[in-house]
Parts: sequence; C-alpha cells; structure tokens
Amino acid sequence: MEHQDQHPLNIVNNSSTGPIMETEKEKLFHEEFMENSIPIEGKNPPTYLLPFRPITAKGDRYRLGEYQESGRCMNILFLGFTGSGKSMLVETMGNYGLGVDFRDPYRFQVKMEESTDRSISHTFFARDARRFPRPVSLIDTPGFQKGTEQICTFVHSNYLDVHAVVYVVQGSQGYPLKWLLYQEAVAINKIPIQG
Ligand SMILES: Nc1nc2c(ncn2[C@@H]2O[C@H](COP(=O)(O)OP(=O)(O)OP(=O)(O)O)[C@@H](O)[C@H]2O)c(=O)[nH]1
Ligand SMILES: [Mg+2]
Repeated sequence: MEHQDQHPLNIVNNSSTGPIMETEKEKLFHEEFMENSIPIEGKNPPTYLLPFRPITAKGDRYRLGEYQESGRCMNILFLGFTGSGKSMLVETMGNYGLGVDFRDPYRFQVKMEESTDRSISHTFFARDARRFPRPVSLIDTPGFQKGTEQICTFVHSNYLDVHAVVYVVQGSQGYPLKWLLYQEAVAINKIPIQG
C-alpha cells in the first residue's frame, strides 16, 4: 500500500497553464536533492544518490517525491542482456526526467547496485514536467538470459500496467539480437502492454 507523507523536495507540477519550471527554480530543485545527499565517491562530475523512499516492504519499488493520485503513472520496462546497459539507461533517463542538463556540473544517481539481480522500479513523482509530463516509473530488470519469469511475476504481482518496453542492445551484439527477439515474443505474450 503506497502511503503519503511529507517530502522536503519541490514537486514539479504540470498545471492547467502548462508545464512550468524556470531555470532558477530548476536549480533550487536540484540543490535540494544535493543538500539531502552526499556525493558518491570517485564520480566526476560529482554525483548524488537520490533520496528515493520504499513503496513496498520487499524493497523492490521506490518513489521520489510525494505520491500523487492524479495523473496516471507511465511505466517503462527495460529489458536486455546482462551488461547491455539497462541500468545505465535508467540512470540517464532519471537525470533527464529531473531536468539535468548536459552542461550541469553534477549528476544524480537512482540506485547503487552494480549488477541487477531482481526487477526493481523507481517512480519519479518529483520531476521536470517539461520532460516527464506524467509521473514515470522506470522498471529495471535482470539480464534477459536469466529468464523472464521473475520479470513477469514482478509486473503482475504489483498490478503494473506496462506502457512501454525499452530493449537495450549493445552496438556490438549483432547475433544475440535474434535470440533477444525470440525472447521478446515470449515476454510480450506474458506481459500485457497498455496502449
Ligand atoms: N561505453 C558504454 N558503456 C556502457 C554503456 N551502457 C553501459 N555501459 C557499461 O556497461 C556495463 C554494464 O552496464 P549496466 O547498465 O550495468 O548493464 P545492465 O544491462 O544493467 O546489466 P545487468 O544489470 O547485469 O543485467 C557498465 O560497466 C557500464 O559502464 C554505453 O552506452 N556505453
Ligand atoms: Mg542492471
């Protein structure tokens, strides 16, 4: 059961007058994240671990910002071989969704794990509404070759609608793509994709 509590961070709203986030407000928003986190060692530019909070006791679903009833959440499932770059793409999209610019002298980090051994979702209620007009959940998964059963169970047991699937393929992985596409058919048959 998702619970509400006070969150110290600003949440970017997509109001009826359209998404608003002036550069100054955007920087304040980022500063609040930085003040609530210490930089991760050995990262250049300085990288701050985002203050995600657990949604479930199992520790497999997290949220950033206060839970919002309004505005359906967009759930994006990342699939691909081990080491293809799923988790890195989640990190990149997380920074994008928070309004981080390429020129900004800092980055944010969604999670610390090196290798993903189970499905895990991070929901951005706090976000830059120009980039993520609706709250977005990024669902990271273990390597495809480890089987899709666990991924399906995660999606079904959390009653998640999947709105998009991102298949991550390394540029050099030409041959395994064929196998990946076969697995794709298996996965799609088991996970209903919402229109
Ligand atoms: N050069 C380059 N390296 C990348 C890219 N994406 C990921 N990597 C590197 O590839 C390695 C594995 O990336 P991950 O994002 O952890 O891969 P993953 O698909 O999440 O792997 P599992 O969690 O084990 O399934 C890391 O050392 C990354 O630094 C990319 O686009 N370019
Ligand atoms: Mg991973």
